[in-house]
Amino acid sequence: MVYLKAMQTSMVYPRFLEDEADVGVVCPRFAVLSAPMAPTVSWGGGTEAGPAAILEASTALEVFDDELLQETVQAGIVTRPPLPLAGHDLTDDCRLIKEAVSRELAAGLFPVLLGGEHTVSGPAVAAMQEQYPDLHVVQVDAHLDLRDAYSGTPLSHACVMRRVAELGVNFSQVGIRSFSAEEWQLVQQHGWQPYTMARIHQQPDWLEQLQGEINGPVYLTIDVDGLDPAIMPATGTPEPDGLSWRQVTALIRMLTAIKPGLVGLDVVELAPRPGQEHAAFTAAKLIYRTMGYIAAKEVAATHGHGPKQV
Ligand SMILES: [Mn+2]
Repeated sequence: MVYLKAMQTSMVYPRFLEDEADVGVVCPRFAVLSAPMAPTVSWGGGTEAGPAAILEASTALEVFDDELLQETVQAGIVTRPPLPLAGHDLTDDCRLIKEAVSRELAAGLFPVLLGGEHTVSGPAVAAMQEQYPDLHVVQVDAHLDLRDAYSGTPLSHACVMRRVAELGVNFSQVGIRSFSAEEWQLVQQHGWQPYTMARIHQQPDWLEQLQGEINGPVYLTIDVDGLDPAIMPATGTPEPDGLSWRQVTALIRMLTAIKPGLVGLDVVELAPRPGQEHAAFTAAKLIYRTMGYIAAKEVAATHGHGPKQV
């Protein structure tokens, strides 16, 4: 119950990798932001504790990456204090999130935003789009999140990709296996072709197809329910099937390897539960691995050899 301890004693909020991150703090490359927002959760609840749980779990990570054979932490990781979200005014909270992401981009840092529910990705994408007009959003999720409104609000987690679509941002959806008739109708009207789990199972070249439809810098939003609930049970709506660890890391490896590649990341909808601590650890490792791919690419660009492929 490390996450509960974190919430109860959070006079000092946990930091990603805690003291081990001090090595890169002089010139950080990555900024970890916490947006513990959860006012519109439809079932299960608890995502407001997600950021603290991921940060707590990160302290158990091995700083030497077993795939990349490097200490990614040397690239520099700084953890910001949690955003002071009001909780009762979603519009205000979204503005805070957008400003926080914009601030990191202006400082040249790669933002890693921890939710909270998926609503937090809307303002993050808006901030990214201001910096990168040709932004492409890749969404890992069990759900399309294309509802116009849900539970009476257009800012529900179930509507986040509808809001992204309204920003005029190109996007691709991966891991999909739960949606409404209306959402599917919208997909067909627009000719969108989500990477449903059925499609991923049937088309071994799905990653190459996805790569082919990306032309700009990529913002990756990971709703943890996009992963197989066997490795990620701690979420409000754990849908059977879903991306394996190898599939999601292959996806991120590809998104990093292409040019210009990844420019921002969020990980949302982790709802810590007693007995499911491995879920927070998996999320922390996925974030650290993503940082690792980026750091390896940047080191390779300096030294003239490519990132290690496994
Ligand atoms: Mn979802």
